[in-house]
Amino acid sequence: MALTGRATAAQAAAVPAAGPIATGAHVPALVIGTGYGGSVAALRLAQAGVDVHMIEMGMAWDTPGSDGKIFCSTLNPDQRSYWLRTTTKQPLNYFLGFPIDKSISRYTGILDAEEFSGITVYQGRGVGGGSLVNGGMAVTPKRENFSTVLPSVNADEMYNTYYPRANAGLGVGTIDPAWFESTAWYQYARVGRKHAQRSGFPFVFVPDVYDWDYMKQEAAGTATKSALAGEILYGNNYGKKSLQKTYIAQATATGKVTISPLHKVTSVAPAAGGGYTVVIEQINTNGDTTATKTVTADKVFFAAGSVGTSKLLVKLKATGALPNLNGEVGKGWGDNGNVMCGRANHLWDPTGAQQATIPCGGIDNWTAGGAFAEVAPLPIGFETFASFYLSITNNPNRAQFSWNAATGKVDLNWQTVWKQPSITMAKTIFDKINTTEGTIYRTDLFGVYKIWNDQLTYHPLGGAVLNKATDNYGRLTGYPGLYVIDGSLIPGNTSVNPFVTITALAERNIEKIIATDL
Ligand code: FAE
Repeated sequence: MALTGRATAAQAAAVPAAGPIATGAHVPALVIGTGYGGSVAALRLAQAGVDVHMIEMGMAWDTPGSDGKIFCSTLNPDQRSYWLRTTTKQPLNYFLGFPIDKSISRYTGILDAEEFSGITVYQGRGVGGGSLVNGGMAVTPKRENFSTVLPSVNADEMYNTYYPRANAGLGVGTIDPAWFESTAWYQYARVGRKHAQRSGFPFVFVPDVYDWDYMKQEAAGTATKSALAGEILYGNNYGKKSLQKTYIAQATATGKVTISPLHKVTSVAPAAGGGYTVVIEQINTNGDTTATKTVTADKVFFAAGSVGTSKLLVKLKATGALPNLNGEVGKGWGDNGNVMCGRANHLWDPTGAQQATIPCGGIDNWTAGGAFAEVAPLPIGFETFASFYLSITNNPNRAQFSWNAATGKVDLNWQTVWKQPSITMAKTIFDKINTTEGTIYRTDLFGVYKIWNDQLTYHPLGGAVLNKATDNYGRLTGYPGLYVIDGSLIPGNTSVNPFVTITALAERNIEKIIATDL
């Protein structure tokens, strides 16, 4: 089952050009979305002999722009950066108290900053989903925390079989400890470690899907820079083993998987002759609908991500397309407790002008304080004397998606004040470090005199929770042949970065579905 993949530009080209789906088509298995859940489903179904069509609202990301690169850098975002926006919406949106967002052309860019009333949810858009934009941090939760992550799932099976399978399939690796100690590119992380340890917190190395050997070559000047050139949030041109280079490359290599990028599923309903009727809008790079297609599928896998799947299911239940979905649909949504902050270091404690974009370590205070803090980079090319952190916290608040008939949209009832428990938990780490070091919080990174970025998440989870909205393997209640297989199955928190758990759960569920339902 192991998939490997060295991250080279040539491999990205291994993903074949997608043939767009035609109206009237009939497909045995239709997968909505090409992130972690969708890619696992497509590969394993194809290996079992099933023809699969994947529908993806974002672009293929296989063609260079006028600068010769597929993706733009965080230092110079252009139209490729954001999904249908005319101004960037950078997570770190101020510097020295000044706003740093800029105008861009409206385009089907790679990162969606989707705004709900109390929170902005960042998501990847394109073939590969979140794997295109994320930091690649590939963390398996500690086993003692698993019963709260997925209470209805057998931990032995996950830790013996599905987590190892997911880690192999994703190509997870760890930084060479000797190189970490010596390279200028991780000075910021060594400073983060020093400050953590001086306050008595364990610093743990975090595995990643970035090709660490490639990064060494970047540092040596023998390979084109990516992680060492500010690339991350809007895609990595080299080095990162996104799903395009692992699961999706393997899936398309079977010859049984076709992908339609710039196609968005808007409806799924039972078809008269069995199976399901799926309505799909083809869009152009302005986001305008250029064609509406109707196809049928024997089986449909919802893998549009926590937000995408939840929005679809809530709408389809409320508008009568799938009225028998149960009352759990839309519930149990959490933000994985994400909260960001920065600390101001002393002038004798610089974090370095050179910073690799790929985080490689974190501060673990989960058991005592409910927080796990990634030591994150500020790769802006000059010394900032700042340490920057994205904390994952044990925030208990959960929100619900609901259909708003007046606007014809799905709302999420998260409130910004619900981040307060996350701030309290993150402070168990950073108040102590500030006291030990005699330092203070940065107040200039997220607004004017604003310490915490409490208005976003990178880690949406839940909305179609396993064993509640679905059975214990993701089968949607009331509709044989409809499945959920993405982050919406996970009830709001994974205690660490989520994609390894999403992948492992998808591996577990698709194995059962292939064995019993096909
Ligand atoms: P996801 O990867 O979001 O894929 C869903 C796909 O469905 C997307 O490609 C959508 O465009 C597509 N889609 C949505 N609606 C439709 C529709 N109606 N029709 C057709 N297509 C549709 O879902 N996690 C980690 O574990 N480690 C990290 O270091 C990390 N860093 C992150 C950094 C950033 C900036 C962001 C945004 C996320 C990060 N994450 C990280 C989270 C991780 O990427 C996320 O949990 C997974 O991508 C979710 O996987 P899913 O399969 O649920």
